[in-house]
Amino acid sequence: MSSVPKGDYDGIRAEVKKILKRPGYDDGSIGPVLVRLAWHASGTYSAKEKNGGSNGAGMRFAPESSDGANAGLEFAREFIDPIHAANPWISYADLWTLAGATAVEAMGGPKIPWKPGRTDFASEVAATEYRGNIDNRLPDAALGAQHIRDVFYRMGFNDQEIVALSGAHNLGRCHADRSGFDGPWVVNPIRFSNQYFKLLLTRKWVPRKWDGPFQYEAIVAGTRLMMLPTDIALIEDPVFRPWVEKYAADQALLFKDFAAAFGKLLELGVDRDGTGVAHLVKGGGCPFAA
Ligand code: DDH
Repeated sequence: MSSVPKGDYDGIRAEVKKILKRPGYDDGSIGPVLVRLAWHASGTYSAKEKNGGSNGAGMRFAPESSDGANAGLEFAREFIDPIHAANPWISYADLWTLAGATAVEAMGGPKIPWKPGRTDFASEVAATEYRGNIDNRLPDAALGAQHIRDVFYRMGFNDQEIVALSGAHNLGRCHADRSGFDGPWVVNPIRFSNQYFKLLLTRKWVPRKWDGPFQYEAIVAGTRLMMLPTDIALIEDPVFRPWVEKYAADQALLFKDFAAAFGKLLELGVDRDGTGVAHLVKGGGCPFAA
């Protein structure tokens, strides 16, 4: 792991790219789990309560670190730690979000808009004092369209952005020992594309007969692929479905819309002052709001 000059974020991107390939781990890349780390770090945001989000890097501490929804993300945090050790000038909150953005690009996806300036909670005590209550903010895969809307509207997203963001399930897989669900959504889960949307529309998804939680399956090119109940909700809902159809038909549109929505996700709650620093405030609110 190399040290790069303070403020050289392209240098950090290059460091992240160096560690993505990992034979023997899942499908040979840690890219997908880094994308999930960036998403779960950011997806606790509440536009109404003005707390949660990536600023602070609260997932280093309980209760966020031990939240069942974040099971497995300790691997992502460990994978990325050596880059922080070599470059302690970057905040964890910036590093995690930049790593997720870089991983999407490195796996063939669009360039994600990203800006630095996040601050880390200085300690678990500070995190508790400043963060506010952000428990149970991440989506539950066993539920349906109403739940998806409740969670993403709370962050400030609309129906089109929800479907675009869901395109991240082109990447990675479910792990029985993390979420309880099992398997990848697409045949090549370390390449960003619009396959997920194509498969949602063109395959017959049937309930998997197994002891695990309710999920769907289809065998494609000899591989057992999966969909979560929340994935299937996207084709059953009359407003989500037309967006699934658009993204299945037009990968360039998906790339454009995913980049905008993922970039917006990483920015939630990151309120910078005139010098570009996003300060932490008690309760998680914006220090510059009236
Ligand atoms: Fe997801 N996701 N996700 N997801 N997600 C899982 C894995 C990955 C939901 C549930 C799960 C997004 C939206 C939703 C990624 C990115 C994104 C797993 C499996 C579950 C369960 C975890 C495990 O067992 O390891 C649900 C529910 C939703 C929802 O929208 C309702 C979004 C918005 C993103 C994003 O990045 C923008 C990625 C990547 C993975 C694969 C992780 C891995 O380790 O591989």
